[in-house]
Amino acid sequence: MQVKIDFNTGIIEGCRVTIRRLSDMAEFYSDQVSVNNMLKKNRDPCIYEIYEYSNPADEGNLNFGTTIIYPGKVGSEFYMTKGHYHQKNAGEVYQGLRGNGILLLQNRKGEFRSIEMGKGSLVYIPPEWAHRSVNIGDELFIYYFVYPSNSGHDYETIRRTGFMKLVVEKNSKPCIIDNIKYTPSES
Ligand code: M6P
Ligand code: ZN
Repeated sequence: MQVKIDFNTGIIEGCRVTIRRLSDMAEFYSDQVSVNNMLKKNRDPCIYEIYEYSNPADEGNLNFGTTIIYPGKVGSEFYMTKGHYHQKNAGEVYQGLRGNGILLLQNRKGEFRSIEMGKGSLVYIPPEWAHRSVNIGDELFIYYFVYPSNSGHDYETIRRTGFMKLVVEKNSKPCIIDNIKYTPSES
């Protein structure tokens, strides 16, 4: 099979689209006052969209697609994905297509890494590492992804523990700071 990606919009025709709005991921942001203010003012912005070709979760199959993160902030924290571990031990590859982002990686041993991503960046996410991507620019941040179809997504761990670091705007620049609310997983 063959499909076409529009590198400017990130859209892949004919595949499943998932839209995540602020209300779908309210508890993933650090500043709950800003979340509630935005939602109260009837602002439930689209934070990101996922265009994905999924295959049956059989050994050997791959899922692939694009993630499109809009520019913006909740309080001082940049728009980002929920972030997840894979339920099964599986890696993932990202390729930057447009805009600028930061990929946050952490594992259950308490190790943390961050990787800046732009157009043309090719990044490998090893198994056992939770991953979250953040748009640090003022345009769309778009990347291509591919991962094994039987990986599964564990969102619950990150919802409970948070990420070790936050990406916030400080003095008009993106800055990675400690997340004081981070609670290491008990495993
Ligand atoms: C990447 C991939 C997808 C994932 C998407 C959004 O593109 O890892 O599998 O769905 O990011 O991230 P999340 O699932 O954490 O919301
Ligand atoms: Zn993943």
